[in-house]
Amino acid sequence: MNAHPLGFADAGDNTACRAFLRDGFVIAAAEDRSSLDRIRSHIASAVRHHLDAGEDDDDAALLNQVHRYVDKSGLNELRLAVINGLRAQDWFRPTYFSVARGLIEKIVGNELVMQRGAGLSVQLPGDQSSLLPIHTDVWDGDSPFEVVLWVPMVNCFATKSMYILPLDVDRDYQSRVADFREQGSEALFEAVEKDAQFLKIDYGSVLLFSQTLMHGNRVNEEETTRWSINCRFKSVMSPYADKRLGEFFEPISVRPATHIGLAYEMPGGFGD
Ligand SMILES: O=C(O)CCC(=O)C(=O)O
Ligand SMILES: [Fe+2]
Repeated sequence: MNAHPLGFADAGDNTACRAFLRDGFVIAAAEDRSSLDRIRSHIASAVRHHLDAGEDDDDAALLNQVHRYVDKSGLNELRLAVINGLRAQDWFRPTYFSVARGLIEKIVGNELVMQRGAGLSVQLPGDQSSLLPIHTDVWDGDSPFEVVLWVPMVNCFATKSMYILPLDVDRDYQSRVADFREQGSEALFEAVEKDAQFLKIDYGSVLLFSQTLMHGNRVNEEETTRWSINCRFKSVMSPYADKRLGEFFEPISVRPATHIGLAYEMPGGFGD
């Protein structure tokens, strides 16, 4: 397994697969820029509508500078208005998938389920109220087979971005994570901080990561606001944890043989 981790897939351009196997994450260019722009433009219009502001700002400027128009007291209401508006669009999920379809198919497979309700993060400069302490999603009931497609709507870097522990150091720390049970997540973060990578991901690029790696975010100390969408994908037939098929996940690309296989019922009484 280790000598040929990609098996028969070990041909052609597997740069992304190798990066993912090594680090547990990969950053790549968006495959369909018009899809990405469509999503961002929908978000910016929803922000203008909700705040009744920003008519003269272009989409990037509005999102980066949104803290001029909203403070942390109005932030969650704005965030929910925007993400609920996006989720209500029939085109949103296929369009989001098209931003990184080839990459997801390489890393996960071509029979996929997709999270029904994507998440939206908005982090105003200096805002302490919407932070995600260090975690893995798998500790919280997600399947270790899931990946997260994380797509920035503005250029993200340093504390405006999220941090992650690359696979090799992550696994070493996770073997010792019980030592931090009493002290809690801030002490755990301090222990891993020197190895945490704050990812630089510009608008136009995407991050695909294994949520089994420890990750999270800190107070945004930069001058502009972070906007990013996250949505989970996994192989249809890979094991599920608490997030169920049909509830949390919806199939988006099931192949004919799998349809027939799933529907098949073994007849009784012939070969017994
Ligand atoms: O966007 C972030 O800062 C963290 C995202 C996260 O924890 C996730 O998508 O699982
Ligand atoms: Fe997470």
